[in-house]
Amino acid sequence: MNVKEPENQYLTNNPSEIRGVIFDLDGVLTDTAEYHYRAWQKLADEEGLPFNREANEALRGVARRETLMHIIGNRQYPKEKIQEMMDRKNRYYVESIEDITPNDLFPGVLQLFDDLKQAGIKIAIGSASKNARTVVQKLGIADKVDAIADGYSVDRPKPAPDIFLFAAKLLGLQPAQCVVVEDAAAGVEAALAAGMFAVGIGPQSRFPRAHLVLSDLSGVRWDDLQAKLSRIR
Ligand code: B16
Ligand code: MG
Repeated sequence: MNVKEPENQYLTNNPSEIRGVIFDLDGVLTDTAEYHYRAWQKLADEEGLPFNREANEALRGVARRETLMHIIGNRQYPKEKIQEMMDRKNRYYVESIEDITPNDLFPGVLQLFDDLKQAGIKIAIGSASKNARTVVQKLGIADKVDAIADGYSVDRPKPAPDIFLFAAKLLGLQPAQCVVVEDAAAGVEAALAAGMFAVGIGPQSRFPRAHLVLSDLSGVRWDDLQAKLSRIR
C-alpha cells in the first residue's frame, strides 16, 4: 500500500492542542495595511520612484527598511537619505493612524477574541510594525491581548519565523500549539517556518502555502476555525 507522507512537518500539528492564536495586526485586525501603502506611495511620488498598488502587494507585511530597499531597487542613496526617507514615510503613516478608534476594528474581530477567551485560548499580536502598540491602544484591544510582539521585538523580519516564535514564547506556548492569522505572504511563510498553523486572510491566490485561507474575519467563530483546521490534516 502506498502511504503518502505529509508534505511538511507542520501538518502533523494537532488542532485540538492549539492554545494560542497570534494575529498579525495591519491588514488582519484593521485596515492599516492601506495606510502603509498610501504613505509609501506618497514618498515614492515625491522621490519620483516607480511604485503602485500592484508593486505594494509583494511588500505587504514587509518591515520598513526592507520595503524601502525594494522600492529604491538598485538606485544608490547615502545612508542619511535612506534614513530620512524611512522617517518621512513613518511620519505620513503616524499622521494617518492618529484618528483610529475602536470602530476601525474589522468586523468579526471582537467576537473571535471573545470566543478565544471563552475557550481558554491565548491571544497575541505578531506585527512587524514599530507602531503596533499605538494602533492596539487606539483600537481599544490592549486589555484583550495576552502578549504583543512588534517591530522592536526581534532583528530578523518576516518571512523569518522570529516574530512568531517570540510571540509564542511570551505566551508560554510551543510553536505547534499556535495558529498565526496573516494577510501577507511573507507572514504566512514566517508562520510555516515557525512550525505553526498558518491562516491567510485575503484572496486564495496570495497564499499558495497557507493551511487555510479566509477572505476576512467577519462571522468567523473559533469552533468553526478549529474544525476547518482539523479537516486539513
Ligand atoms: P512600521 P504587520 C507591517 O505590519 C505592515 O504590514 C507593513 O506594511 C509595514 O511596513 C511593517 O509593519 C512595518 O511597519 O513602519 O510601522 O514599523 O502587517 O506585520 O502588522
Ligand atoms: Mg499584515
